[in-house]
Amino acid sequence: MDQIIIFDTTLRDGEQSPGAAMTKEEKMRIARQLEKLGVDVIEAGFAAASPGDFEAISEIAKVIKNSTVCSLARASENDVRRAGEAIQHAAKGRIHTFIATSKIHMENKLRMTEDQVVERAVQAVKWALEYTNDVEFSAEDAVRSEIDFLVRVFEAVIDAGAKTINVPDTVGYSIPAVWGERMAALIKRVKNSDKVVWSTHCHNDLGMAVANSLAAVMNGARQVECTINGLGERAGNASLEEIVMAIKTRSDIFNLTTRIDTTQIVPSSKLVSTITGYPVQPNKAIVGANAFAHESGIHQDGVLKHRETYEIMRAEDVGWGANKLTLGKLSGRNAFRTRLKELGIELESEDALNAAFARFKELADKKSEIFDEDLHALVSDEVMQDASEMFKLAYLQVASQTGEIPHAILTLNVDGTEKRTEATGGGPVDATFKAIENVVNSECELLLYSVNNITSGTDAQGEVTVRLAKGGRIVNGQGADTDIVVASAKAYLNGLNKLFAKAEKLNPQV
Ligand SMILES: [Mn+2]
Repeated sequence: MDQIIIFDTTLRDGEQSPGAAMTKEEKMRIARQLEKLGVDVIEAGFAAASPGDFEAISEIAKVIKNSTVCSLARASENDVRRAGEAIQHAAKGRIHTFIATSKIHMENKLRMTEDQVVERAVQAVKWALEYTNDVEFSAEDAVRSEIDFLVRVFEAVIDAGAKTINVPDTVGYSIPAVWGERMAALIKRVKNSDKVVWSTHCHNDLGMAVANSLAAVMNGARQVECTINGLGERAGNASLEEIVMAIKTRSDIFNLTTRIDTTQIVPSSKLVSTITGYPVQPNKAIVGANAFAHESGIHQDGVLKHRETYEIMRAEDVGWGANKLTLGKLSGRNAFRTRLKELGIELESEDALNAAFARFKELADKKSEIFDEDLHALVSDEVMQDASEMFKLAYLQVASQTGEIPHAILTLNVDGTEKRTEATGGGPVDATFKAIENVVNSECELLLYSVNNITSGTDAQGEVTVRLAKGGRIVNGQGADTDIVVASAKAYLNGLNKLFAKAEKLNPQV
């Protein structure tokens, strides 16, 4: 059987979702989980976007051994060299360079002729080859490019030494039959097409990213670019879990395999959701909370008698139920440290470990069973309590009572100075946010507020996500606590801290 290369771009394209920007530590945790999941290529970021992105890719390249670590680069010398430097310590490193090939992009954005685009693409591949033999080339907006021109560009970059040719539907415009035909036509027409791996990268604007990717696979593509939970620009990218499980469940049709350890799918989904603040919809295929739930009595009866009457996959095969009870109140520091390590979490210092352990003990007092998801949330919280943060929550008291107006009193630590404030509101969360704004005066807009339970049970931690916008910038803030008002305050402050930190970066679209 042939093998499909799974190219995960959660850390690059996924990160370009509004507010999903991640810290280096968060990226590292996801990269470790992706390696555990068995993805072949991790696109760790876009090195030229900012010094922070460069650092994150470079760190990931040093640590990850079993997956290829890749950086994106526009077809410019500076971008390609930054990408090359970022992956220089990788066990296996790749540079992914791209240029737009559609008339609309070449004329309006690049302002380049066809000849200039071909020349630049070839040059970019050559610069990349100075750093690694593993060079991927993408024709941005291939979906709206003329096929004759695509053939010309691809032949030129293959001659120059590109090893993977990616055909992206950058704007999510195609439909499966057409996308499959396009892949087949390119492979048929491009000279030396058998010397390279053909890849597809589909967006979900019409809800067909996964279907289009699979159509490309059925027509010869052997690499699929995708993200955990389908995270990504606008409506997102093709979702890794759906691609992988379709290929596995319908091996009778595809006759293909992947290297993915499918039991790591749900843990990966939860981690990405926790870190980015993008909850997974309950009816999402594979990783949604309802994906394997049978509500109707008739179905339940069938499933209990013979599982396959209604289930085409087994919940345990994709990692449901793997969230075993990890630790309890009596667990010691060593057990705590060991479990963090198993989860791919490495805290920077002994002090950080001690602080996280103290918080774990606090949590264990409120909640008898501590699961892996709790540990991830706890560490996320811990890392957010960065010393460089401008606003910290020192104290919060909220009164909420039927017939009374909710009232919040809180103390904020602002750059080392404690400030006490109070406010009333329509509810305890409203009162809390208003009290915070009395001090901060951020003038930001709250676009989204959501609470999700991290695990089951009434004593579960609530994970709050807020999305804040100010002057065109959007950030997500998160906070977790067994008290959802406290979690809300933490999330709001986390968002404000991100808004007040300067972090401008480029977001190229492929
Ligand atoms: Mn994309």
